[in-house]
Amino acid sequence: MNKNEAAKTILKTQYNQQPINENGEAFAPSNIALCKYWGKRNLELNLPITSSLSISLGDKGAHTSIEVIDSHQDKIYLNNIPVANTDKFAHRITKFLDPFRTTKKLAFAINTKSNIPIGSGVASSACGFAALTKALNNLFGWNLTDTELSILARLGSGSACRSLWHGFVKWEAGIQDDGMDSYATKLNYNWPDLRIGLLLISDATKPISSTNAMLRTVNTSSFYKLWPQQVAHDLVQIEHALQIKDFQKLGETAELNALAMHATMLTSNPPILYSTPKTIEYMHKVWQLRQQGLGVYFTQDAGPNLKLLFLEQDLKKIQNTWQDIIIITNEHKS
Ligand code: 2P0
Repeated sequence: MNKNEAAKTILKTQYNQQPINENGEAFAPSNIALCKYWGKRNLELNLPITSSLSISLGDKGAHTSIEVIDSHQDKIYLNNIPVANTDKFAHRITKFLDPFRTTKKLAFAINTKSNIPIGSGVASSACGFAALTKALNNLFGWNLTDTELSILARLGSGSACRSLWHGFVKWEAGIQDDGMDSYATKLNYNWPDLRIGLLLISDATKPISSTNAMLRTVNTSSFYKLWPQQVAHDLVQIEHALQIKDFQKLGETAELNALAMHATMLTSNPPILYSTPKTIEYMHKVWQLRQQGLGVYFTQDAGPNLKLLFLEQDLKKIQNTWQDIIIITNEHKS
């Protein structure tokens, strides 16, 4: 099955119908995985090998608007600035939109406004594709369910299927070849005191994209065969920690999960190492603070930046240690 057929399966009789509105817009929050998605069983449909669990970043995310234009090609903007169609970001959006063109000549103007620092490694593709999927739903008037939107968003970027909700979200890997059972759902936990701190270490372009890094890890790392077991264990621990609000358990599990993911990358051939000396320095600092009794843990995605997990009561101490840390609350207005 390809992306086009997957979109057709979701849209059913609405497939190939004209947009009912002139434009559509929507917001989607960014998300950070506490138990990571790493490795695909289907590259075309972004079907994961394992399930994953994330926390959304409140009001930090993407606001996307889309309209139909009279042009032979899409016009793509990032924060109101035009992006060349040859750009990778523009190319991914254009490819994602292809199944929804009712005629070959149907073109779109898309403006993605992000309030997260660009290049911060905070899942910009996740919130971008989730917001675009919701905006498309409004433009065409499809009235899709959250589950259907999650499946469509996944076709743009795997982690985007988790960005449809605020709070804690779990993406079930599913087992079907067509991916119709691979989508995210909102978990019924909340934790108002939980804080995320973003430590920006570098905004340089990634040495290797997540997609390619996943491929290489799955194909070459002997440690990767341990990854599904690790995830199965960590998902149980994290859900239990969320249930009983055990912050130490949550932090320890999330940190170890991130380190295990990076261990699979380090043991790939050629090896993948996203950390820089500064990343390692900050990891040691986190461990030192923990030895002194402070409840702080880190997680790391496909980049050098660290995201800290801590509780509101320790905010001042964290800010004293890292003056330029960006603090994110998982709460949101509205
Ligand atoms: C995650 N990451 O669970 C993991 C952890 C990065 C490290 O999902 O190829 O942009 O578009 O499905 O979703 C980043 O990868 O990859 C990611 P594609 P995506 O958040």
